[in-house]
Amino acid sequence: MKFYDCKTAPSPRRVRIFIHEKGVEIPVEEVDLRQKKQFDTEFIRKNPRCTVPVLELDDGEFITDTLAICSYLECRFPEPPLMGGDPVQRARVLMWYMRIVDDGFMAVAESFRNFVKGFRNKALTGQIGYPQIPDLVDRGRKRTAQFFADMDQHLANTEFVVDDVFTLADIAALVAVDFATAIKTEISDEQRNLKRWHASVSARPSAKL
Ligand SMILES: N[C@@H](CCC(=O)N[C@@H](CS)C(=O)NCC(=O)O)C(=O)O
Repeated sequence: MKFYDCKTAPSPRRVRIFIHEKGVEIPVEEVDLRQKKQFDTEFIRKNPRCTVPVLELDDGEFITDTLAICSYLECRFPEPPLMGGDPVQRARVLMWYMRIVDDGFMAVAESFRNFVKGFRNKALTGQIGYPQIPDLVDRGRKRTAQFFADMDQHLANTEFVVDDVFTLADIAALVAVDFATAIKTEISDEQRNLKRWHASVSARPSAKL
C-alpha cells in the first residue's frame, strides 16, 4: 500500500490521524499541493479528481476520498474500531462524519477558497477552473460559526462525538475545527463543551500529525 498525503492540507490529515490511531505503518508519498503537483499527468492518472488523500493498494488500484480510504482500512485493520463497534454505532459515526464534513469542513473551505489568492480561478478542487465568489467568504464564516455552536451543544451530552468512544467522527471534527483557524474562527470561551472535547482529542499523539 501507499498513502498519497500532503502535510499542509486538512483532508489527508484525517487519514494520517486514522492510520496512526490504527497503529499501522503505511509508506507515504508527499504530493505538494502548493507546487500544484496534483495536476501532474502522473498524479491525474492516479486520481483524475486531483485531490489527496489517495490510497494505492498492492494490486495497483487507487482509492480516493477520506471515507472510502478509512472504510477500507477499518476492514483490513479492525482494531481498534474507529467506525463504530456495532451496526447502530457505525451508522451514528457515518451520520456525524457526513454532518461534520458538510456543515463544518465545507463551510470553512467555502470561506477560505473564495478569498485566498492561490485559489483564484480554482475555488473548487478538480481540473475545471471555477472562479472565486467573494460573497461566499462571509457565508462560509457564518456557517462555520453555526457549526461551532451546534457542536458545542451536542458535546454537552456526550464525551466524544459519538457516545463515549473516539471515532472517525472525532477525527473529522478535530480537523474541521483546526482548519477554521485559517478563516480566523476559534472556539470561544463560552463554548465550554467544545473546548473540553477539543483539548481532550488534541492531547492524543495522533493529533500532532
Ligand atoms: N472529499 C475529499 C476531499 C479531498 C480534498 O478536497 N482534498 C484537498 C486538500 S484538503 C485537495 O486535494 N485539494 C487540491 C486542490 O486544491 O487542488 C476527501 O474527503 O478526501
